[in-house]
Amino acid sequence: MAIPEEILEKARNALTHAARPLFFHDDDPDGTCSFVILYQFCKEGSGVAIKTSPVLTKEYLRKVDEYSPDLIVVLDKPKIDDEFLQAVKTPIVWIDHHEPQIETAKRFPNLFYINPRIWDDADNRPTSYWSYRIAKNNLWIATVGSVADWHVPDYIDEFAKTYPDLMPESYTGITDLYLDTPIAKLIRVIQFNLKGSTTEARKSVITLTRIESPYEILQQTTSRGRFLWKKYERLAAGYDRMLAEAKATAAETPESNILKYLYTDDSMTFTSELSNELLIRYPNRIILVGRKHDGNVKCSTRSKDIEMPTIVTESLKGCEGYGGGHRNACGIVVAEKDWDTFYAKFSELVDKALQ
Ligand SMILES: [Mn+2]
Repeated sequence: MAIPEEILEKARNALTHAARPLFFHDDDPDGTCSFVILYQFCKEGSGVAIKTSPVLTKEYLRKVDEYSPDLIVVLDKPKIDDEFLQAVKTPIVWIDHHEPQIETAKRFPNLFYINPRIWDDADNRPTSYWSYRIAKNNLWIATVGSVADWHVPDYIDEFAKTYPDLMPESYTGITDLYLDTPIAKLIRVIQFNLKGSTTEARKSVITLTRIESPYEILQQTTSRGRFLWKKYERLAAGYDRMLAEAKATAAETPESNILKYLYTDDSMTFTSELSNELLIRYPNRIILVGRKHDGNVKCSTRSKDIEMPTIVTESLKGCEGYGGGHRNACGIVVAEKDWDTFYAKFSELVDKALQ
Protein backbone atom coordinates (compact mmCIF):
# COMPACT_ATOMS: atom_id res chain seq x y z
CA MET A 1 0.00 0.00 0.00
CA ALA A 2 1.21 3.49 -0.81
CA ILE A 3 1.18 6.39 1.64
CA PRO A 4 -2.53 7.00 2.40
CA GLU A 5 -4.05 10.21 1.09
CA GLU A 6 -5.01 11.35 4.61
CA ILE A 7 -1.33 11.32 5.60
CA LEU A 8 -0.46 13.53 2.66
CA GLU A 9 -3.44 15.72 3.50
CA LYS A 10 -2.17 16.14 7.05
CA ALA A 11 1.21 17.31 5.74
CA ARG A 12 -0.52 19.62 3.25
CA ASN A 13 -2.49 21.15 6.11
CA ALA A 14 0.57 21.73 8.25
CA LEU A 15 2.28 23.45 5.33
CA THR A 16 -0.77 25.53 4.45
CA HIS A 17 -0.98 26.94 7.96
CA ALA A 18 2.73 27.58 8.43
CA ALA A 19 3.72 31.24 8.43
CA ARG A 20 7.46 30.70 8.96
CA PRO A 21 8.45 27.23 7.79
CA LEU A 22 12.13 26.36 8.00
CA PHE A 23 13.23 23.71 5.53
CA PHE A 24 16.26 21.44 5.96
CA HIS A 25 16.89 19.53 2.77
CA ASP A 26 19.47 17.19 1.31
CA ASP A 27 21.85 18.91 -1.07
CA ASP A 28 21.20 16.59 -4.01
CA PRO A 29 18.63 17.24 -6.76
CA ASP A 30 15.90 15.18 -5.05
CA GLY A 31 16.22 17.06 -1.76
CA THR A 32 16.55 20.41 -3.48
CA CYS A 33 13.60 19.87 -5.84
CA SER A 34 11.49 18.80 -2.83
CA PHE A 35 12.39 22.05 -1.15
CA VAL A 36 11.52 24.13 -4.22
CA ILE A 37 8.12 22.40 -4.57
CA LEU A 38 7.11 22.85 -0.92
CA TYR A 39 8.61 26.31 -0.54
CA GLN A 40 6.62 27.52 -3.54
CA PHE A 41 3.53 25.88 -2.08
CA CYS A 42 3.98 27.78 1.22
CA LYS A 43 5.23 30.95 -0.47
CA GLU A 44 6.98 31.57 2.83
CA GLY A 45 9.96 30.31 4.70
CA SER A 46 13.66 29.68 4.48
CA GLY A 47 15.79 26.78 3.30
CA VAL A 48 19.00 25.22 4.53
CA ALA A 49 20.84 22.61 2.45
CA ILE A 50 22.54 19.95 4.57
CA LYS A 51 25.81 19.39 2.80
CA THR A 52 28.18 17.38 4.87
CA SER A 53 26.34 14.43 6.36
CA PRO A 54 23.27 12.24 5.91
CA VAL A 55 22.20 13.29 9.42
CA LEU A 56 20.50 16.47 10.53
CA THR A 57 22.71 17.17 13.54
CA LYS A 58 22.40 19.38 16.60
CA GLU A 59 24.71 21.93 14.94
CA TYR A 60 21.67 23.03 12.95
CA LEU A 61 19.80 24.06 16.10
CA ARG A 62 21.48 27.43 15.61
CA LYS A 63 19.45 27.87 12.40
CA VAL A 64 16.26 27.10 14.32
CA ASP A 65 17.13 29.70 16.98
CA GLU A 66 17.97 32.30 14.36
CA TYR A 67 14.81 31.87 12.33
CA SER A 68 12.19 30.96 15.02
CA PRO A 69 10.07 28.87 12.66
CA ASP A 70 6.51 27.77 13.40
CA LEU A 71 7.13 24.60 11.37
CA ILE A 72 10.27 22.64 10.54
CA VAL A 73 10.30 20.57 7.37
CA VAL A 74 13.06 17.99 6.84
CA LEU A 75 13.41 16.64 3.31
CA ASP A 76 15.28 13.61 1.98
CA LYS A 77 17.54 13.26 5.05
CA PRO A 78 17.85 9.66 6.33
CA LYS A 79 18.39 10.62 9.98
CA ILE A 80 17.86 13.32 12.58
CA ASP A 81 19.99 13.39 15.74
CA ASP A 82 18.19 12.80 19.04
CA GLU A 83 19.81 15.95 20.43
CA PHE A 84 18.21 17.96 17.66
CA LEU A 85 14.78 16.44 18.29
CA GLN A 86 15.04 16.78 22.07
CA ALA A 87 15.84 20.48 21.80
CA VAL A 88 13.11 21.42 19.32
CA LYS A 89 9.52 21.89 20.45
CA THR A 90 8.29 23.21 17.09
CA PRO A 91 6.24 20.78 14.97
CA ILE A 92 8.38 18.89 12.46
CA VAL A 93 7.27 17.33 9.18
CA TRP A 94 9.92 14.89 7.98
CA ILE A 95 9.58 13.36 4.52
CA ASP A 96 12.10 10.74 3.51
CA HIS A 97 12.44 7.49 1.57
CA HIS A 98 15.55 5.88 3.08
CA GLU A 99 15.60 3.21 5.83
CA PRO A 100 12.51 3.95 7.99
CA GLN A 101 13.24 5.48 11.41
CA ILE A 102 10.14 4.20 13.13
CA GLU A 103 11.55 4.17 16.67
CA THR A 104 12.62 7.81 16.41
CA ALA A 105 9.23 8.76 14.97
CA LYS A 106 7.45 7.15 17.94
CA ARG A 107 9.51 8.89 20.57
CA PHE A 108 8.83 12.49 19.58
CA PRO A 109 5.18 13.58 19.57
CA ASN A 110 5.91 16.82 17.68
CA LEU A 111 7.45 14.80 14.84
CA PHE A 112 5.24 13.86 11.88
CA TYR A 113 7.21 11.30 9.91
CA ILE A 114 6.34 10.31 6.35
CA ASN A 115 8.22 7.51 4.65
CA PRO A 116 6.63 5.31 1.93
CA ARG A 117 8.57 2.29 3.17
CA ILE A 118 6.50 2.23 6.37
CA TRP A 119 3.53 1.21 4.26
CA ASP A 120 5.39 -0.85 1.68
CA ASP A 121 9.07 -1.63 2.10
CA ALA A 122 9.53 -1.90 -1.66
CA ASP A 123 8.14 1.59 -2.22
CA ASN A 124 11.10 3.95 -2.09
CA ARG A 125 9.78 6.61 -4.42
CA PRO A 126 11.79 9.82 -3.98
CA THR A 127 11.03 12.74 -1.72
CA SER A 128 10.26 15.03 -4.66
CA TYR A 129 7.59 12.57 -5.78
CA TRP A 130 5.80 12.84 -2.42
CA SER A 131 6.35 16.58 -2.22
CA TYR A 132 4.60 16.86 -5.58
CA ARG A 133 1.73 14.67 -4.35
CA ILE A 134 1.36 17.01 -1.37
CA ALA A 135 1.72 20.34 -3.16
CA LYS A 136 0.39 19.41 -6.61
CA ASN A 137 2.50 22.12 -8.16
CA ASN A 138 5.70 22.40 -10.13
CA LEU A 139 5.40 19.41 -12.42
CA TRP A 140 8.72 19.92 -14.16
CA ILE A 141 10.76 20.29 -10.95
CA ALA A 142 9.01 17.22 -9.54
CA THR A 143 9.93 15.26 -12.66
CA VAL A 144 13.55 16.38 -12.61
CA GLY A 145 13.86 15.52 -8.89
CA SER A 146 12.37 12.05 -9.34
CA VAL A 147 14.42 11.11 -12.39
CA ALA A 148 17.55 12.38 -10.64
CA ASP A 149 16.79 9.88 -7.88
CA TRP A 150 16.42 7.09 -10.39
CA HIS A 151 12.63 6.93 -10.55
CA VAL A 152 10.20 7.40 -13.44
CA PRO A 153 7.20 9.02 -11.72
CA ASP A 154 3.61 8.14 -12.59
CA TYR A 155 3.06 11.76 -13.68
CA ILE A 156 5.62 11.42 -16.49
CA ASP A 157 2.84 11.32 -19.12
CA GLU A 158 1.46 14.57 -17.85
CA PHE A 159 4.98 16.00 -18.02
CA ALA A 160 5.33 14.69 -21.59
CA LYS A 161 2.06 16.32 -22.56
CA THR A 162 3.04 19.66 -21.04
CA TYR A 163 6.66 19.63 -22.23
CA PRO A 164 6.77 17.33 -25.29
CA ASP A 165 10.05 18.82 -26.48
CA LEU A 166 11.77 17.91 -23.19
CA MET A 167 11.07 14.18 -23.61
CA PRO A 168 12.95 11.72 -25.79
CA GLU A 169 10.91 10.30 -28.65
CA SER A 170 10.74 6.97 -26.97
CA TYR A 171 12.03 5.51 -23.76
CA THR A 172 11.81 2.17 -22.04
CA GLY A 173 13.16 2.99 -18.61
CA ILE A 174 14.99 5.36 -16.35
CA THR A 175 18.35 5.11 -18.14
CA ASP A 176 16.78 6.53 -21.31
CA LEU A 177 15.77 9.64 -19.38
CA TYR A 178 18.80 10.01 -17.13
CA LEU A 179 21.38 10.89 -19.81
CA ASP A 180 21.39 12.89 -23.06
CA THR A 181 17.91 14.38 -22.61
CA PRO A 182 16.70 17.86 -21.60
CA ILE A 183 15.65 16.36 -18.24
CA ALA A 184 19.20 15.10 -17.79
CA LYS A 185 20.53 18.56 -18.59
CA LEU A 186 18.27 20.08 -15.93
CA ILE A 187 19.50 17.50 -13.41
CA ARG A 188 23.09 18.52 -14.17
CA VAL A 189 22.22 22.21 -13.89
CA ILE A 190 20.88 21.60 -10.39
CA GLN A 191 23.72 19.25 -9.37
CA PHE A 192 26.44 21.64 -10.49
CA ASN A 193 24.72 24.66 -8.97
CA LEU A 194 24.79 22.91 -5.60
CA LYS A 195 28.58 22.66 -5.71
CA GLY A 196 31.01 25.22 -4.39
CA SER A 197 30.77 27.35 -1.27
CA THR A 198 27.65 27.33 0.93
CA THR A 199 26.95 30.97 0.04
CA GLU A 200 27.26 30.29 -3.66
CA ALA A 201 25.07 27.18 -3.52
CA ARG A 202 22.47 29.00 -1.44
CA LYS A 203 22.26 31.77 -4.01
CA SER A 204 21.61 29.18 -6.69
CA VAL A 205 18.89 27.42 -4.69
CA ILE A 206 17.14 30.73 -4.01
CA THR A 207 17.33 31.51 -7.73
CA LEU A 208 15.86 28.08 -8.50
CA THR A 209 12.84 28.80 -6.28
CA ARG A 210 12.06 31.79 -8.52
CA ILE A 211 12.20 29.91 -11.82
CA GLU A 212 8.77 29.42 -13.34
CA SER A 213 9.58 27.43 -16.45
CA PRO A 214 12.38 25.04 -17.44
CA TYR A 215 12.97 27.11 -20.60
CA GLU A 216 14.26 29.96 -18.47
CA ILE A 217 17.24 27.68 -17.82
CA LEU A 218 17.44 25.62 -21.01
CA GLN A 219 17.04 28.61 -23.34
CA GLN A 220 18.29 31.25 -20.90
CA THR A 221 15.21 33.40 -21.43
CA THR A 222 15.49 35.22 -18.08
CA SER A 223 18.39 36.58 -16.09
CA ARG A 224 17.76 34.09 -13.29
CA GLY A 225 17.81 31.24 -15.81
CA ARG A 226 21.04 32.61 -17.26
CA PHE A 227 22.55 32.77 -13.77
CA LEU A 228 21.98 29.05 -13.18
CA TRP A 229 23.08 28.16 -16.70
CA LYS A 230 26.34 30.08 -16.39
CA LYS A 231 27.43 28.20 -13.30
CA TYR A 232 26.42 24.93 -14.92
CA GLU A 233 28.47 25.71 -18.03
CA ARG A 234 31.51 26.68 -16.01
CA LEU A 235 31.55 23.33 -14.20
CA ALA A 236 30.40 21.26 -17.15
CA ALA A 237 33.65 22.08 -18.94
CA GLY A 238 35.64 20.27 -16.25
CA TYR A 239 33.15 17.44 -15.96
CA ASP A 240 33.06 16.80 -19.70
CA ARG A 241 36.83 16.68 -19.85
CA MET A 242 36.89 14.02 -17.13
CA LEU A 243 34.12 12.07 -18.82
CA ALA A 244 36.09 12.10 -22.06
CA GLU A 245 39.19 10.84 -20.23
CA ALA A 246 37.20 8.07 -18.58
CA LYS A 247 35.74 7.05 -21.94
CA ALA A 248 39.24 6.96 -23.42
CA THR A 249 40.33 4.72 -20.54
CA ALA A 250 37.39 2.42 -21.27
CA ALA A 251 38.43 2.18 -24.90
CA GLU A 252 42.03 1.43 -23.94
CA THR A 253 41.11 -1.35 -21.51
CA PRO A 254 38.40 -3.35 -23.29
CA GLU A 255 39.34 -6.61 -21.54
CA SER A 256 39.12 -5.32 -18.00
CA ASN A 257 36.07 -5.96 -15.86
CA ILE A 258 36.73 -2.70 -14.09
CA LEU A 259 36.56 0.78 -15.51
CA LYS A 260 38.94 2.68 -13.24
CA TYR A 261 39.33 6.41 -13.46
CA LEU A 262 41.37 8.49 -11.00
CA TYR A 263 41.65 12.24 -11.02
CA THR A 264 43.14 15.08 -9.00
CA ASP A 265 41.11 18.20 -8.52
CA ASP A 266 41.30 20.29 -5.42
CA SER A 267 38.38 22.54 -6.14
CA MET A 268 35.51 20.30 -7.09
CA THR A 269 34.34 16.73 -6.77
CA PHE A 270 32.43 14.99 -9.54
CA THR A 271 32.98 11.46 -8.30
CA SER A 272 29.39 10.37 -7.76
CA GLU A 273 27.99 12.05 -10.90
CA LEU A 274 30.76 10.56 -13.00
CA SER A 275 30.37 7.05 -11.61
CA ASN A 276 26.59 7.10 -12.15
CA GLU A 277 26.99 8.20 -15.74
CA LEU A 278 29.73 5.67 -16.46
CA LEU A 279 27.63 2.80 -15.13
CA ILE A 280 24.86 3.65 -17.59
CA ARG A 281 27.32 3.94 -20.46
CA TYR A 282 29.25 0.79 -19.48
CA PRO A 283 26.69 -1.43 -17.71
CA ASN A 284 28.84 -4.54 -18.09
CA ARG A 285 31.73 -3.13 -16.12
CA ILE A 286 32.38 -2.33 -12.49
CA ILE A 287 32.92 1.39 -12.18
CA LEU A 288 35.58 2.76 -9.85
CA VAL A 289 36.05 6.52 -9.90
CA GLY A 290 38.41 8.13 -7.42
CA ARG A 291 39.58 11.60 -6.54
CA LYS A 292 43.03 12.05 -5.00
CA HIS A 293 42.78 14.53 -2.21
CA ASP A 294 44.76 15.18 1.00
CA GLY A 295 46.74 11.94 0.81
CA ASN A 296 43.62 9.86 0.24
CA VAL A 297 41.74 8.51 -2.72
CA LYS A 298 38.00 9.10 -2.33
CA CYS A 299 36.09 6.72 -4.56
CA SER A 300 32.68 5.72 -5.72
CA THR A 301 32.13 2.24 -7.01
CA ARG A 302 29.08 1.11 -8.98
CA SER A 303 27.89 -2.22 -10.30
CA LYS A 304 24.80 -3.29 -12.15
CA ASP A 305 24.65 -6.82 -10.80
CA ILE A 306 27.28 -7.89 -8.33
CA GLU A 307 27.15 -7.11 -4.64
CA MET A 308 29.76 -4.50 -3.76
CA PRO A 309 29.86 -4.04 0.07
CA THR A 310 31.63 -7.33 0.83
CA ILE A 311 34.17 -6.75 -1.94
CA VAL A 312 34.85 -3.26 -0.60
CA THR A 313 35.30 -4.45 2.99
CA GLU A 314 37.56 -7.33 1.95
CA SER A 315 39.70 -5.14 -0.30
CA LEU A 316 40.26 -2.63 2.49
CA LYS A 317 41.74 -5.24 4.85
CA GLY A 318 45.24 -4.16 5.82
CA CYS A 319 44.73 -0.73 4.28
CA GLU A 320 44.18 2.58 5.98
CA GLY A 321 40.67 3.56 4.98
CA TYR A 322 36.98 2.80 5.20
CA GLY A 323 34.03 2.23 2.93
CA GLY A 324 30.58 0.79 2.44
CA GLY A 325 27.13 1.57 1.14
CA HIS A 326 24.44 -0.15 -0.85
CA ARG A 327 24.41 -3.32 -2.91
CA ASN A 328 25.22 -1.56 -6.19
CA ALA A 329 26.84 1.64 -4.97
CA CYS A 330 29.56 2.16 -2.39
CA GLY A 331 31.83 4.93 -1.22
CA ILE A 332 35.45 4.22 -0.31
CA VAL A 333 38.21 6.31 1.21
CA VAL A 334 41.67 4.74 1.09
CA ALA A 335 45.09 6.22 1.89
CA GLU A 336 47.01 6.94 -1.30
CA LYS A 337 50.01 4.94 0.00
CA ASP A 338 47.77 1.85 0.23
CA TRP A 339 46.09 2.32 -3.13
CA ASP A 340 48.02 -0.41 -4.98
CA THR A 341 47.33 -2.99 -2.28
CA PHE A 342 43.67 -2.04 -2.24
CA TYR A 343 43.27 -2.09 -5.98
CA ALA A 344 45.05 -5.42 -6.46
CA LYS A 345 42.65 -7.08 -4.02
CA PHE A 346 39.65 -5.22 -5.40
CA SER A 347 40.26 -6.34 -8.98
CA GLU A 348 40.97 -9.90 -7.89
CA LEU A 349 37.63 -10.06 -6.03
CA VAL A 350 35.70 -8.42 -8.85
CA ASP A 351 37.13 -10.90 -11.38
CA LYS A 352 36.20 -13.77 -9.07
CA ALA A 353 32.66 -12.47 -8.58
CA LEU A 354 32.13 -12.16 -12.33
CA GLN A 355 33.48 -15.62 -13.20
MN1 LIG B 1 16.27 11.16 -2.33
